[in-house]
Amino acid sequence: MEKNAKIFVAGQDTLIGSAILRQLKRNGYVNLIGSDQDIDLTDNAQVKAFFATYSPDYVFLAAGKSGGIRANQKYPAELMIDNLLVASHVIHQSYCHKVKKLLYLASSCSYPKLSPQPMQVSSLWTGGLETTNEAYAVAKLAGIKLCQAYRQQYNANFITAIPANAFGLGDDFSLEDSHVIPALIRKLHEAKEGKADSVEIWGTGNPRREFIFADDLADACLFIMDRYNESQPINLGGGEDVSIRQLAELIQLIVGFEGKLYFDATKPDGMPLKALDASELLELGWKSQTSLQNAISSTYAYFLQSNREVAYV
Ligand code: GFB
Repeated sequence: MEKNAKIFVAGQDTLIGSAILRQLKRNGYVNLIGSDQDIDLTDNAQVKAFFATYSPDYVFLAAGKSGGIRANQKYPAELMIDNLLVASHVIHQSYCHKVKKLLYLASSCSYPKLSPQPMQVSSLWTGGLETTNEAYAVAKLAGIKLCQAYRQQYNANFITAIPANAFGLGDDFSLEDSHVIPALIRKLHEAKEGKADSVEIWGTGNPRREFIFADDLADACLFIMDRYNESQPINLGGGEDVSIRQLAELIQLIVGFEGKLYFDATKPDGMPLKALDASELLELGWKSQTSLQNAISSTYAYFLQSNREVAYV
Protein backbone atom coordinates (compact mmCIF):
# COMPACT_ATOMS: atom_id res chain seq x y z
CA MET A 1 0.00 0.00 0.00
CA GLU A 2 1.31 3.43 -0.94
CA LYS A 3 1.61 5.75 2.08
CA ASN A 4 -0.90 8.19 0.59
CA ALA A 5 -3.36 5.50 -0.60
CA LYS A 6 -6.97 5.96 0.48
CA ILE A 7 -7.56 3.31 3.11
CA PHE A 8 -10.88 2.42 4.71
CA VAL A 9 -11.02 0.37 7.88
CA ALA A 10 -14.56 -0.95 8.15
CA GLY A 11 -15.27 -1.48 11.85
CA GLN A 12 -13.15 1.23 13.43
CA ASP A 13 -15.01 0.81 16.69
CA THR A 14 -14.20 -2.91 16.99
CA LEU A 15 -11.24 -4.33 18.90
CA ILE A 16 -9.46 -5.39 15.71
CA GLY A 17 -10.54 -2.46 13.54
CA SER A 18 -9.34 0.11 16.05
CA ALA A 19 -6.01 -1.72 16.37
CA ILE A 20 -5.61 -1.72 12.56
CA LEU A 21 -6.29 2.02 12.49
CA ARG A 22 -3.63 2.62 15.20
CA GLN A 23 -1.13 0.49 13.28
CA LEU A 24 -1.79 2.32 10.00
CA LYS A 25 -1.21 5.67 11.74
CA ARG A 26 1.98 4.37 13.41
CA ASN A 27 3.26 3.22 10.01
CA GLY A 28 2.75 6.61 8.38
CA TYR A 29 -0.41 6.06 6.33
CA VAL A 30 -1.97 9.49 6.04
CA ASN A 31 -5.09 9.06 3.96
CA LEU A 32 -7.30 7.09 6.32
CA ILE A 33 -10.85 7.69 5.30
CA GLY A 34 -14.03 7.34 7.20
CA SER A 35 -12.59 7.86 10.65
CA ASP A 36 -15.02 10.65 11.44
CA GLN A 37 -17.89 9.02 9.66
CA ASP A 38 -20.67 7.44 11.54
CA ILE A 39 -21.89 5.04 8.90
CA ASP A 40 -24.11 2.10 9.64
CA LEU A 41 -22.52 -0.72 7.66
CA THR A 42 -25.68 -2.83 7.94
CA ASP A 43 -27.48 -0.18 5.85
CA ASN A 44 -26.80 -0.73 2.17
CA ALA A 45 -27.75 2.82 1.15
CA GLN A 46 -25.25 4.32 3.60
CA VAL A 47 -22.44 2.00 2.50
CA LYS A 48 -23.19 2.74 -1.16
CA ALA A 49 -23.13 6.51 -0.53
CA PHE A 50 -19.91 6.23 1.46
CA PHE A 51 -18.09 4.33 -1.30
CA ALA A 52 -19.45 6.71 -3.96
CA THR A 53 -18.08 9.69 -2.01
CA TYR A 54 -14.69 8.32 -0.91
CA SER A 55 -13.86 5.49 -3.35
CA PRO A 56 -11.14 3.85 -1.19
CA ASP A 57 -8.09 2.10 -2.69
CA TYR A 58 -7.76 -0.47 0.10
CA VAL A 59 -10.28 -1.89 2.55
CA PHE A 60 -9.74 -3.73 5.83
CA LEU A 61 -13.01 -5.43 6.70
CA ALA A 62 -12.93 -5.87 10.48
CA ALA A 63 -16.56 -4.96 11.11
CA GLY A 64 -19.47 -6.96 12.44
CA LYS A 65 -20.67 -7.75 15.93
CA SER A 66 -18.84 -10.40 17.91
CA GLY A 67 -18.81 -11.72 21.44
CA GLY A 68 -17.71 -14.52 23.68
CA ILE A 69 -19.26 -17.92 24.20
CA ARG A 70 -22.34 -16.64 26.12
CA ALA A 71 -23.05 -13.81 23.66
CA ASN A 72 -22.97 -16.36 20.86
CA GLN A 73 -25.48 -18.52 22.70
CA LYS A 74 -27.78 -15.60 23.58
CA TYR A 75 -27.72 -13.58 20.35
CA PRO A 76 -27.12 -15.97 17.42
CA ALA A 77 -29.56 -14.16 15.11
CA GLU A 78 -28.18 -10.70 15.89
CA LEU A 79 -24.56 -11.78 15.42
CA MET A 80 -25.32 -13.66 12.21
CA ILE A 81 -27.43 -11.02 10.49
CA ASP A 82 -25.07 -8.20 11.44
CA ASN A 83 -22.04 -10.02 10.02
CA LEU A 84 -23.86 -11.13 6.87
CA LEU A 85 -25.12 -7.63 6.10
CA VAL A 86 -21.85 -5.86 6.82
CA ALA A 87 -19.83 -8.30 4.73
CA SER A 88 -22.28 -8.27 1.81
CA HIS A 89 -22.43 -4.48 1.62
CA VAL A 90 -18.75 -3.75 2.05
CA ILE A 91 -17.52 -6.54 -0.26
CA HIS A 92 -20.01 -5.69 -3.01
CA GLN A 93 -19.29 -1.94 -2.88
CA SER A 94 -15.55 -2.67 -2.88
CA TYR A 95 -16.08 -4.55 -6.13
CA CYS A 96 -18.31 -1.80 -7.61
CA HIS A 97 -15.72 0.89 -6.81
CA LYS A 98 -12.71 -1.11 -8.00
CA VAL A 99 -10.96 -1.32 -4.65
CA LYS A 100 -7.38 -2.51 -5.35
CA LYS A 101 -7.35 -4.93 -2.47
CA LEU A 102 -9.61 -5.95 0.40
CA LEU A 103 -8.76 -7.97 3.50
CA TYR A 104 -11.67 -9.75 5.18
CA LEU A 105 -11.21 -11.00 8.72
CA ALA A 106 -13.04 -14.20 9.58
CA SER A 107 -12.79 -16.10 12.89
CA SER A 108 -11.20 -19.27 14.21
CA CYS A 109 -14.69 -20.53 15.05
CA SER A 110 -15.16 -21.00 11.28
CA TYR A 111 -13.18 -24.23 11.65
CA PRO A 112 -15.00 -27.52 12.29
CA LYS A 113 -15.28 -28.35 15.99
CA LEU A 114 -13.10 -31.42 15.74
CA SER A 115 -10.47 -30.16 13.28
CA PRO A 116 -7.02 -31.72 13.62
CA GLN A 117 -4.85 -29.31 15.61
CA PRO A 118 -3.22 -26.93 14.96
CA MET A 119 -5.94 -26.05 12.46
CA GLN A 120 -4.98 -25.88 8.81
CA VAL A 121 -6.92 -24.01 6.16
CA SER A 122 -7.53 -27.33 4.38
CA SER A 123 -9.82 -28.30 7.32
CA LEU A 124 -12.35 -25.56 6.54
CA TRP A 125 -15.70 -26.94 5.35
CA THR A 126 -14.80 -30.52 6.31
CA GLY A 127 -17.03 -31.01 9.35
CA GLY A 128 -19.65 -29.78 11.80
CA LEU A 129 -19.15 -26.51 13.64
CA GLU A 130 -19.07 -25.92 17.41
CA THR A 131 -22.75 -25.47 18.34
CA THR A 132 -22.25 -22.54 20.76
CA ASN A 133 -21.14 -20.28 17.88
CA GLU A 134 -22.57 -21.95 14.77
CA ALA A 135 -24.65 -19.00 13.51
CA TYR A 136 -21.77 -16.51 13.80
CA ALA A 137 -19.35 -19.01 12.27
CA VAL A 138 -21.62 -19.60 9.25
CA ALA A 139 -21.77 -15.82 8.67
CA LYS A 140 -17.96 -15.65 8.81
CA LEU A 141 -17.68 -18.58 6.38
CA ALA A 142 -20.09 -16.76 4.05
CA GLY A 143 -17.76 -13.74 4.14
CA ILE A 144 -14.81 -15.92 3.12
CA LYS A 145 -16.79 -17.53 0.31
CA LEU A 146 -18.07 -14.16 -0.93
CA CYS A 147 -14.51 -12.86 -1.27
CA GLN A 148 -13.53 -16.02 -3.13
CA ALA A 149 -16.56 -15.70 -5.41
CA TYR A 150 -15.72 -12.09 -6.38
CA ARG A 151 -12.16 -13.19 -7.07
CA GLN A 152 -13.34 -16.14 -9.18
CA GLN A 153 -15.93 -14.23 -11.19
CA TYR A 154 -14.41 -10.72 -11.38
CA ASN A 155 -10.74 -11.26 -10.58
CA ALA A 156 -11.03 -9.01 -7.52
CA ASN A 157 -7.99 -9.11 -5.22
CA PHE A 158 -9.99 -9.87 -2.09
CA ILE A 159 -8.07 -11.86 0.51
CA THR A 160 -9.30 -13.44 3.73
CA ALA A 161 -7.63 -14.24 7.03
CA ILE A 162 -8.47 -16.21 10.16
CA PRO A 163 -7.10 -14.73 13.38
CA ALA A 164 -6.50 -16.56 16.65
CA ASN A 165 -8.66 -15.37 19.58
CA ALA A 166 -7.88 -11.65 19.78
CA PHE A 167 -7.85 -9.45 22.88
CA GLY A 168 -6.38 -6.12 23.88
CA LEU A 169 -6.84 -2.38 24.26
CA GLY A 170 -10.40 -1.25 23.67
CA ASP A 171 -11.78 -4.71 24.44
CA ASP A 172 -15.30 -5.32 25.72
CA PHE A 173 -14.97 -5.94 29.47
CA SER A 174 -18.60 -6.83 30.14
CA LEU A 175 -19.07 -9.81 32.43
CA GLU A 176 -21.54 -11.84 30.37
CA ASP A 177 -20.91 -11.11 26.71
CA SER A 178 -17.18 -10.56 26.41
CA HIS A 179 -14.40 -13.00 25.55
CA VAL A 180 -12.50 -14.85 28.23
CA ILE A 181 -9.48 -12.56 28.71
CA PRO A 182 -11.34 -9.26 29.25
CA ALA A 183 -13.97 -11.09 31.34
CA LEU A 184 -11.36 -12.61 33.64
CA ILE A 185 -9.42 -9.35 33.94
CA ARG A 186 -12.57 -7.65 35.19
CA LYS A 187 -13.75 -10.54 37.41
CA LEU A 188 -10.37 -10.98 39.08
CA HIS A 189 -9.83 -7.24 39.48
CA GLU A 190 -13.25 -6.77 41.09
CA ALA A 191 -12.65 -9.80 43.33
CA LYS A 192 -9.34 -8.29 44.47
CA GLU A 193 -10.95 -4.92 45.17
CA GLY A 194 -13.87 -6.54 47.00
CA LYS A 195 -11.53 -8.92 48.91
CA ALA A 196 -13.57 -11.93 47.68
CA ASP A 197 -12.50 -15.45 48.68
CA SER A 198 -13.01 -17.00 45.26
CA VAL A 199 -13.85 -16.27 41.63
CA GLU A 200 -15.96 -18.37 39.32
CA ILE A 201 -14.39 -19.39 36.02
CA TRP A 202 -16.74 -20.90 33.42
CA GLY A 203 -16.28 -24.49 32.30
CA THR A 204 -13.75 -27.12 33.32
CA GLY A 205 -10.65 -25.03 32.71
CA ASN A 206 -9.45 -27.72 30.27
CA PRO A 207 -10.20 -26.11 26.87
CA ARG A 208 -7.14 -24.71 25.18
CA ARG A 209 -6.97 -21.52 23.14
CA GLU A 210 -4.37 -19.64 21.16
CA PHE A 211 -4.58 -15.90 21.75
CA ILE A 212 -3.21 -12.95 19.82
CA PHE A 213 -2.77 -9.37 21.06
CA ALA A 214 -4.91 -7.09 18.85
CA ASP A 215 -1.95 -4.78 18.10
CA ASP A 216 0.13 -7.76 16.91
CA LEU A 217 -2.82 -8.95 14.85
CA ALA A 218 -3.11 -5.49 13.27
CA ASP A 219 0.59 -5.67 12.40
CA ALA A 220 -0.03 -9.07 10.73
CA CYS A 221 -2.97 -7.60 8.79
CA LEU A 222 -0.79 -4.83 7.31
CA PHE A 223 1.93 -7.38 6.63
CA ILE A 224 -0.33 -9.65 4.56
CA MET A 225 -1.98 -6.70 2.82
CA ASP A 226 1.47 -6.12 1.30
CA ARG A 227 2.45 -9.73 0.68
CA TYR A 228 -0.45 -12.15 0.34
CA ASN A 229 -2.64 -12.48 -2.77
CA GLU A 230 -4.18 -15.96 -2.68
CA SER A 231 -7.78 -17.06 -2.75
CA GLN A 232 -7.50 -19.35 0.24
CA PRO A 233 -7.59 -17.82 3.72
CA ILE A 234 -4.40 -17.39 5.71
CA ASN A 235 -4.19 -18.10 9.45
CA LEU A 236 -2.99 -15.22 11.62
CA GLY A 237 -1.44 -16.62 14.78
CA GLY A 238 1.80 -18.24 15.68
CA GLY A 239 1.62 -18.17 19.45
CA GLU A 240 1.25 -21.14 21.77
CA ASP A 241 -2.05 -22.41 23.05
CA VAL A 242 -2.78 -22.35 26.79
CA SER A 243 -5.49 -24.00 28.86
CA ILE A 244 -8.18 -21.77 30.37
CA ARG A 245 -6.86 -22.85 33.79
CA GLN A 246 -3.32 -21.68 32.92
CA LEU A 247 -4.76 -18.48 31.50
CA ALA A 248 -6.84 -17.79 34.62
CA GLU A 249 -3.79 -18.37 36.83
CA LEU A 250 -1.71 -15.99 34.71
CA ILE A 251 -4.35 -13.26 34.89
CA GLN A 252 -4.69 -13.89 38.63
CA LEU A 253 -0.96 -13.26 38.99
CA ILE A 254 -1.00 -10.10 36.87
CA VAL A 255 -4.03 -8.67 38.66
CA GLY A 256 -2.80 -9.75 42.09
CA PHE A 257 -5.92 -11.59 43.31
CA GLU A 258 -5.04 -13.83 46.24
CA GLY A 259 -8.23 -15.89 46.57
CA LYS A 260 -9.18 -19.18 44.92
CA LEU A 261 -10.31 -19.99 41.38
CA TYR A 262 -13.48 -22.06 41.23
CA PHE A 263 -14.21 -23.83 37.91
CA ASP A 264 -17.94 -24.20 37.20
CA ALA A 265 -18.24 -27.25 34.95
CA THR A 266 -21.97 -26.60 34.43
CA LYS A 267 -20.97 -23.67 32.18
CA PRO A 268 -20.03 -24.39 28.54
CA ASP A 269 -16.47 -25.18 27.49
CA GLY A 270 -16.97 -24.56 23.77
CA MET A 271 -14.37 -26.04 21.44
CA PRO A 272 -11.91 -28.30 23.25
CA LEU A 273 -8.91 -26.77 21.47
CA LYS A 274 -8.41 -23.90 19.06
CA ALA A 275 -4.88 -23.38 17.80
CA LEU A 276 -3.90 -22.20 14.34
CA ASP A 277 -1.27 -23.57 12.00
CA ALA A 278 0.32 -20.24 11.06
CA SER A 279 3.30 -21.70 9.21
CA GLU A 280 2.42 -19.86 5.99
CA LEU A 281 2.44 -16.49 7.76
CA LEU A 282 5.64 -17.30 9.62
CA GLU A 283 7.33 -18.46 6.41
CA LEU A 284 6.45 -15.13 4.82
CA GLY A 285 8.55 -13.61 7.61
CA TRP A 286 6.03 -12.31 10.18
CA LYS A 287 6.60 -12.69 13.91
CA SER A 288 4.49 -11.55 16.82
CA GLN A 289 6.12 -8.96 19.07
CA THR A 290 4.27 -9.29 22.35
CA SER A 291 4.33 -12.16 24.84
CA LEU A 292 1.00 -13.30 26.29
CA GLN A 293 2.04 -12.00 29.71
CA ASN A 294 3.00 -8.54 28.43
CA ALA A 295 -0.12 -8.32 26.28
CA ILE A 296 -2.37 -9.17 29.25
CA SER A 297 -0.50 -6.65 31.43
CA SER A 298 -1.09 -3.91 28.81
CA THR A 299 -4.74 -4.88 28.56
CA TYR A 300 -5.07 -4.75 32.36
CA ALA A 301 -3.44 -1.30 32.38
CA TYR A 302 -5.93 -0.19 29.72
CA PHE A 303 -8.80 -1.60 31.82
CA LEU A 304 -7.63 0.28 34.92
CA GLN A 305 -7.24 3.51 32.95
CA SER A 306 -10.68 3.29 31.34
CA ASN A 307 -12.23 2.37 34.70
CA ARG A 308 -10.70 5.52 36.18
CA GLU A 309 -12.05 7.63 33.32
CA VAL A 310 -15.54 6.18 33.78
CA ALA A 311 -15.34 6.90 37.51
CA TYR A 312 -14.57 10.60 36.87
CA VAL A 313 -17.41 11.17 34.38
O1 GFB B 1 -13.42 -16.35 24.94
P1 GFB B 1 -14.55 -17.27 24.87
O2 GFB B 1 -15.89 -16.74 25.23
O3 GFB B 1 -14.56 -17.83 23.42
O4 GFB B 1 -14.29 -18.52 25.86
P2 GFB B 1 -14.47 -19.17 22.58
C1 GFB B 1 -13.11 -19.27 25.85
C2 GFB B 1 -13.15 -20.28 26.98
O5 GFB B 1 -13.02 -19.59 28.24
C3 GFB B 1 -14.42 -21.11 27.08
C4 GFB B 1 -13.98 -20.08 29.15
O6 GFB B 1 -14.07 -22.44 27.41
C5 GFB B 1 -15.16 -20.46 28.24
O7 GFB B 1 -16.06 -21.33 28.91
N1 GFB B 1 -14.31 -19.05 30.17
C6 GFB B 1 -14.06 -19.16 31.49
C7 GFB B 1 -14.92 -17.88 29.96
N2 GFB B 1 -14.52 -18.11 32.16
C8 GFB B 1 -15.06 -17.28 31.22
C9 GFB B 1 -15.70 -15.99 31.32
O8 GFB B 1 -15.88 -15.41 32.38
N3 GFB B 1 -16.10 -15.44 30.13
C10 GFB B 1 -15.91 -16.05 28.92
N4 GFB B 1 -16.32 -15.44 27.80
N5 GFB B 1 -15.33 -17.28 28.82
C11 GFB B 1 -15.60 -17.61 20.85
C12 GFB B 1 -16.77 -17.72 19.94
O9 GFB B 1 -15.47 -18.87 21.40
O10 GFB B 1 -14.40 -17.30 20.20
C13 GFB B 1 -16.85 -16.55 19.05
O11 GFB B 1 -17.94 -17.90 20.68
C14 GFB B 1 -15.50 -16.12 18.47
O12 GFB B 1 -17.71 -16.91 18.03
C15 GFB B 1 -14.38 -16.15 19.47
O13 GFB B 1 -15.15 -16.95 17.42
C16 GFB B 1 -13.02 -15.93 18.85
O14 GFB B 1 -13.08 -19.31 22.08
O15 GFB B 1 -15.01 -20.36 23.28
